[in-house]
Amino acid sequence: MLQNSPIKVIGTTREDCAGYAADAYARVNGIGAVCVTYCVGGLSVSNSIAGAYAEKSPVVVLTGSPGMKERINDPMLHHKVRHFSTQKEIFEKITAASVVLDDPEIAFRQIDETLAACMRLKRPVYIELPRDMVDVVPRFPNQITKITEVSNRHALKEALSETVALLNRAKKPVILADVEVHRYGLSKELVQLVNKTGLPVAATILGKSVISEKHPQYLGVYEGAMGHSEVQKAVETSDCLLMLGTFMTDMNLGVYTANLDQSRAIEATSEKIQISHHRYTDILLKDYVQGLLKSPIRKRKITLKKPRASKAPLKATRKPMTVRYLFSRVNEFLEDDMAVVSDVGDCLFGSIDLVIHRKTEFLAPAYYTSMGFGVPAGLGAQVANPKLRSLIIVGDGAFQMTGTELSTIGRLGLNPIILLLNNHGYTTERLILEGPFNDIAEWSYENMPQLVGNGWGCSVRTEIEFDQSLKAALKNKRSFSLLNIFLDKMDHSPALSRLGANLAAKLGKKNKK
Ligand SMILES: Cc1ncc(C[n+]2csc(CCOP(=O)(O)OP(=O)(O)O)c2C)c(N)n1
Ligand SMILES: [Mg+2]
Repeated sequence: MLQNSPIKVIGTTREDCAGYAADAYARVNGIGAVCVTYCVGGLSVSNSIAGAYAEKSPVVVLTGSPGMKERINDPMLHHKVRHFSTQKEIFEKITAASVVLDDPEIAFRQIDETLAACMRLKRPVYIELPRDMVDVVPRFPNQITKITEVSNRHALKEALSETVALLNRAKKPVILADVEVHRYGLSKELVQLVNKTGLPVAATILGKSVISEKHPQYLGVYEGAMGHSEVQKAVETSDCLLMLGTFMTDMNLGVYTANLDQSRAIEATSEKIQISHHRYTDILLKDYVQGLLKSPIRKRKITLKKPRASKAPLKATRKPMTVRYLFSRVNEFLEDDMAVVSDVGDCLFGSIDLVIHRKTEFLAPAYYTSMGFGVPAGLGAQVANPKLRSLIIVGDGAFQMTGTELSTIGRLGLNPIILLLNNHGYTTERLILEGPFNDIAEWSYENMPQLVGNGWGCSVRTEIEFDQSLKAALKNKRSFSLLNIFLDKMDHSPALSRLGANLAAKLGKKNKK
């Protein structure tokens, strides 16, 4: 049936990979779908869907299940775990809505409501179709249920006038934009607001690239002490911080190194508008942001100190590759049509300092931080928008989890560039607690093209080799390119150093007390 439908089906090597790819697809195109078999597939995709839930990515999980008639007397059918309802019960915890289509009379209505919840809450939903329900025709025709939400007019008016008064009175107002601006399709409005008010704007790591990082008023990524001190200072000393679509996760707050004063903040999300210590409910984020655009906010020119752009060394040397060199060079080579997709590990910390050219082209599991997102998400992003070329940055540990998806990338003839940070194990973990449990087997990653029958790969040990290989990869538009980049096992990004230094200083202070 799928084959006869207008839906393009992309088979992946593993269900969790399909989940990451659908998640990335949703982040780029607004909604994604994954179709899996009962339990063995469903439970395999559950971790990716949990990540999509945590990071608000609207993915529809479609699953088959045993027929209703086959369930009588609770027989032991293959794929069943405990009860026939076990899979649904698990997905209830990690989706915004879940339904089993076991009653044809209400099935279409249930589908409409479930999809509406997916779009409204920007979170995954679960639809289970027992196999004997596929061809059942309901007795009555379906009437499409359209669910529209509206803001409370009075609350909206009051929240807007309070916001305008605070912004106009403030001396150093700053905007902090996060992921919901993207999920609710408000990126254009954000740019208009920034242009209209002249206010400086920072983004979080989860919201990175919600506005083009080349915008003159863009400050950088705010991530407590993990970000640059200039951005931290601008955000934390602002006398009116307008937080749009923010998600107050420990990762966004630089692992609790952030110091935000709620009494000087306006926090507008899909769930509430909180101004200082009071909150408004029943206001749609879209209405609030669009309302701000029509409000008399005075325009001004506020120039705040920005972090200095990291300069790449002028000439590559024969010195061994370092993380610092890698990211500063990648920054120079970023092209307009690239989507930077980062996995978890030092690649995520290093990516903080990359300057993304266009909006919304940085994808990472920056809150749930599940390893294995990178390669399959790079696939999903490129399928979602064939004009994009994924630049996948991934650690060797994460690659060993889901790197098999290169097989699908190869089969579809896609051309992402994979920068594989081969630091011989779990370096992020080594910095916390070193031991043999952080070591992994050394794969010949550059031979992946031979294994999957497509692509181009090479090993990179020096700065010169990196420059040459990156140039060759950029030129190779016909297949994927994989760079196996050898790094010292303790080498790490400047962002991770910043975090370490700040945490150490904090702990030092505490110990003295
Ligand atoms: C699925 C999953 N398992 C375990 C972890 C815990 N964890 C966080 S970073 C990390 C090591 C990552 O290793 P690698 O991908 O090689 O990146 P590196 O830290 O070496 O840059 C681990 C095990 C995780 N985040 N996700
Ligand atoms: Mg590693």
